[in-house]
Amino acid sequence: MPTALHRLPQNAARRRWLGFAGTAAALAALSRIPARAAEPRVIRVHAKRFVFTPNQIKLAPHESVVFELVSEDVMMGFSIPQYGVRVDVPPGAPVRLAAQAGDAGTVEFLCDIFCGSGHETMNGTLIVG
Ligand SMILES: [Cu+2]
Repeated sequence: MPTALHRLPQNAARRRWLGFAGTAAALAALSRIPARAAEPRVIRVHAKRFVFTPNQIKLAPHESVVFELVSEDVMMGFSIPQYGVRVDVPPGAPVRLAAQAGDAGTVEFLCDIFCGSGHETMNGTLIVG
């Protein structure tokens, strides 16, 4: 019996410590969730015949983002065929397009409104990983 009495405070202390560690881990996890679940990252992309800037954009897998697109000269389109989203980008006012990244890999985006000779090569890459 003395051994059982001896063990009791130790177990209680360990349980308390485990409880603290568990709470700390839960708080650490919670503090990460709001940062990811909060406002999606806004990525500004400039379109100018016949280049998107930037034309390589890194995204985390399954990250929700908002592209803010600005055409500096003529009507453009911004399309991510693999994600099934697109938007017209008239010159002047910025337009926004929400998108969600998929699994890791590379995904093409492109201009899908004819904007002159050179339009065919107006594209870029999302690097998801
Ligand atoms: Cu174009």
